[in-house]
Amino acid sequence: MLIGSADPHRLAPPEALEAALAFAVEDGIKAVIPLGRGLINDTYRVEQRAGFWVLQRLNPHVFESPEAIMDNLHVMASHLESKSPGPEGLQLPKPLWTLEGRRFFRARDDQCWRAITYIDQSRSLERITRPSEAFEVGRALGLFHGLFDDLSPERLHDTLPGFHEAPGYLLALDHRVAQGPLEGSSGSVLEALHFIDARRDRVPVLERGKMKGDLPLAIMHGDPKLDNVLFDRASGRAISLIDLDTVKPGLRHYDLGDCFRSCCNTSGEAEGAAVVFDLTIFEALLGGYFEVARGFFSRVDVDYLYDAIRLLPLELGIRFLTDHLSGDAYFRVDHPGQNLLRAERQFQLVASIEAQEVALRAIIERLYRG
Ligand code: GN1
Ligand code: MG
Repeated sequence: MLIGSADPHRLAPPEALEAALAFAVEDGIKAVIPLGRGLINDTYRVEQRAGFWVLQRLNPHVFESPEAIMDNLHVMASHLESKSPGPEGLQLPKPLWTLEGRRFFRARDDQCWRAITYIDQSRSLERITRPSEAFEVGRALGLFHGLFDDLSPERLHDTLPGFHEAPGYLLALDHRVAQGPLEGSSGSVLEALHFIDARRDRVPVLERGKMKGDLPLAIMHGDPKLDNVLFDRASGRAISLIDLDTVKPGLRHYDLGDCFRSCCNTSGEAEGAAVVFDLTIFEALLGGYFEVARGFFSRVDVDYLYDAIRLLPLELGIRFLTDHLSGDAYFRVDHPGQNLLRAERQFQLVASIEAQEVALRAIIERLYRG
């Protein structure tokens, strides 16, 4: 049996095989291969003669209740089934049971492993290179929101309290800074702190909108970055949104802001050329979203769109910076300083969005008016 991939740096650890055996009999497993580029959970593709499935170790420092996550997956799966034959083209991974009929496998070291279905004949994109791909991403996100528009948000557990509530992240950063000293911190950290300071007043914008009742509580995906959109290999259409652990009650604006943040930055989150917010991709993505979201996306929703686009990269930058100053305990890093670099790139994206505010608002209006 193969436990790993052609890349020797990416081997599946023996624990992954042990966990895989909780879900499938040994002689059926051909390989366990690391999958994806997630920063939180560990993900593997288990290959069997009959097909593939996905095995994940949930990060206990982020997700405290695997039970809540699995409950949510089951609620989503049955909601989807109730819509049979389902909305055109959108599939979601479904939870699988252990051989003993449990929802997850608890290893001897107390780590929690779960299995979900693999979306066949699909691939993810590292970068968006064509507007048609962006349109597909927007359409998939709109389909996802539409799919759960008739499911009451209270039906899902809050798997990650405070997730995407930006003022909480700013507070956490302020606490960390107040604790001082900021060991080894360079001029870049101070620059980043100044950048954030100049934008403090905008941080609560979506939470205020929620409190005022402008923005309705809905079921959100929570992490609709490009990596989490799967495209059909043959047709190129977006067929699935994966990584459903953060699906929970929230705001659709978190999803939209996060999706633009990820897709409209074509030079990437981690490293590469200077970051700019690509308006052509933005327009195609929002066009795809509006194509399917008109029924539930209101005028007031539109009024908050620019704020969401600007806030989500600022929020992620704050989260990366806080983690950098706190020993990289949350986001996986390959080398020290990587979370600072990631934060700086999010702030470059914010600056690019701000520089293009007028054009962005004009596109939003034009597309909304159709
Ligand atoms: C994390 O683990 P991953 O890569 O799916 C994070 C997202 C960030 C993203 C940035 C639960 O997602 O919020 O946008 O990194 N997920 C969580 O790449 O914090
Ligand atoms: Mg995720």
